[in-house]
Amino acid sequence: RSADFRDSGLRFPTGFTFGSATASYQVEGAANEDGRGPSIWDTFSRTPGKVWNGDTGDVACDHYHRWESDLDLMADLGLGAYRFSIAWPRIIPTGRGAVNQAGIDFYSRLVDGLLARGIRPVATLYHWDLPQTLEDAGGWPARETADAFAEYASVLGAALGDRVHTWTTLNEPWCTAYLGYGQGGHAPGRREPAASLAAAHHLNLAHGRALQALRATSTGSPEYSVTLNLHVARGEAEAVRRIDAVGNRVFTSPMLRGVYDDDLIADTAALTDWSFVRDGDLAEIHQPIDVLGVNYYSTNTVRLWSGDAPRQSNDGHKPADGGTAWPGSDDVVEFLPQPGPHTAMDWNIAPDGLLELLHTLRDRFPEQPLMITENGAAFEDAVSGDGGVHDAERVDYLRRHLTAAHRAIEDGVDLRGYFVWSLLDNFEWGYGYAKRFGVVRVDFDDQTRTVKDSGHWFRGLATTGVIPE
Ligand code: GBH
Repeated sequence: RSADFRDSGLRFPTGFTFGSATASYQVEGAANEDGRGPSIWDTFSRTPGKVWNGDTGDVACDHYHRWESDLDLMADLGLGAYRFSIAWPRIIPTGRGAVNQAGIDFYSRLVDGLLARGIRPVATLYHWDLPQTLEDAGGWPARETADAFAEYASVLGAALGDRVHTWTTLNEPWCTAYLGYGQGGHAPGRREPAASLAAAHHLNLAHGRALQALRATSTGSPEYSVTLNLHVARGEAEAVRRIDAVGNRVFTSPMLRGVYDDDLIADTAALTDWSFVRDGDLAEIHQPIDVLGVNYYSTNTVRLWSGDAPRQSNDGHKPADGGTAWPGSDDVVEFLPQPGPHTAMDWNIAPDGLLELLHTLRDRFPEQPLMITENGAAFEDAVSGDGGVHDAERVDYLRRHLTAAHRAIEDGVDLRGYFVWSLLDNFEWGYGYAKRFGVVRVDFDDQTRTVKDSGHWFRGLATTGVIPE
């Protein structure tokens, strides 16, 4: 086994799932069609200065209209599963109340189309497109948003719970809570550290209530999951502990153990007394899940900030102008430049961090099956003279991370699958269309799809279960 995670010829266990992932606002477009209500990302992207180049998801990959040929593309790539998200404002345009049948019909067709092609539907209820009406009523810092989410989950369970293979409640609540309500680089762009912690709690509550609602309404036998972006922080122990508390355990402890950790409460005491946590909440949050979804891209190097030098901030986000992605620890921890090669996002490439994360999760939650629900990279790829996209850097990134995943399985980690982010180049949030993560290139002028070398490579993996040469 090579130490640099470049092995090929390694075989994954039978039944291991290979898939790709997208999210509704990033690919669908059709922002004003068939009764879809506005979401916070419509509002945010239309606000000057929030998204690179003024890009919006109004058209995106036009997947809302091209879903059928996109499904053919997935079948051609040999995918065993497709992880997509459902736009809440298509289902319940104002967040609560009237259900929009046209929205349900779209996802129902999508699910049927996947099943017809032998691709398992992995559906996420929330990948950041909150109905604007709910934000106007307070957003995630307001407890009522968790009530609304449970109602929405019941609607979906009844409509699709006979066919969906895996339900995922939330994608990356860390991003929703802290980038959306603390740091402000994501919609709705608020910079309120205390509110971002209330948001984290209400996301946890929404997760637990949605699981209960989905279980009560799904008539098939779906699996249940949540997807978290977990941080691999390295460096000074006390700084690592703080980032682990507010970045990871704020979600894993209530969801998987039914508690909030004392050190997290202490670290954030100057911001909140956590009185938004009511009796019974932790029991509601602590629902069993069949698989924990993990999104992994890179690592962080941290140390305690002494306060007498300008604080370095290189946590992978655009400058926040005063916002914080780390409530309670933002003025205590500093993020140092990362060693090694970087992607076009300026995130460091560290497959050993993925192995470390999987080991940590196995040690903390030995009984919990895991799934890598996102991993991938943006590079400056282009169409070459022969019409192909020769994204050798992405192939190398994927090979090394899949080799790390394979090694984790050898080490006894109960890892069930891997989803590459992303199927298509798409709307990369604050970066608009400037950053391309797809294994399939999208020409945003004419919506042409071109399978990149990485897509061909991934097909080899997905169809054989063996890491290709
Ligand atoms: C995911 O979020 C999203 O789910 C997806 O929609 C998005 O398109 C995709 O990733 C690519 O961005 O501090 O060095 O670890 C990614 C969330 C959180 C990953 C912050 C990178 C910062 C870099 N990101 N993290 S680092």
